[in-house]
Amino acid sequence: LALAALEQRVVSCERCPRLREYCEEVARKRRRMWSEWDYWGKPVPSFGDPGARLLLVGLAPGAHGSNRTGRPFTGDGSGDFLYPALYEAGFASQPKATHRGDGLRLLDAWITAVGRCAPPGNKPLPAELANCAPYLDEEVAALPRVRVIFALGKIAFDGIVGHLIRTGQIARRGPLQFGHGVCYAIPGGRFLMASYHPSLQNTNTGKLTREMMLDVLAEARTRIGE
Ligand code: DU
Repeated sequence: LALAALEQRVVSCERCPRLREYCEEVARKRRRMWSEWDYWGKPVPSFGDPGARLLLVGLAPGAHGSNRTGRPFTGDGSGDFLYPALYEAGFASQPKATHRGDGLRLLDAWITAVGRCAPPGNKPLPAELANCAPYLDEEVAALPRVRVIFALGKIAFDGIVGHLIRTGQIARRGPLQFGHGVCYAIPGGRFLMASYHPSLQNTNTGKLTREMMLDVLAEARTRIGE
């Protein structure tokens, strides 16, 4: 219930005028291949299993991905890489994610992001991430079973470090540095893990391969049971 109410507030958030304007403009103009699509155009709510032990944290919606479909990582290249891997690792009910009514369910997992609105150039401003941060803090508090917080990319990783500092769980960054495959013990008997972001920029160049992603998800699977 707390989660549902939180996501409702996220969807109607107006804290960042630049992002609201951009998302609505993208939704109005659309992309040729999606010219018939009714774009979401609003902040994107998180979704998944409220009892999740794995919390995946992304960067922000893609302009023609979740800003179009209204569900994280749904309908763009990042999702076309991520969901098959989640399915393979047992965290998703199907490999395909195309629209909100496609039947996909996350299994023991929840997907959120440090930014809820598609930013110009995929780059949210520091002030915009700061505006969005209270939602992450509230969300983590409303997901009591989480054992592994898994950052997809460095900006998400730093956002989680910020969350741990803001909520007084750690005093400073200390040894927590982003890297693909890192795994740190954090307060509460939990773990902070990370992978490279599954953007096409990384997956098309071989910086992040399917095997690399499956390896870190397998470790997350082990850690959630510890
Ligand atoms: O109708 P519902 O079971 O409350 O699911 C709402 C929403 O959450 C839907 O997008 C499916 C998703 N979900 C999930 O992915 N995994 C779960 O275990 C439960 C719900």
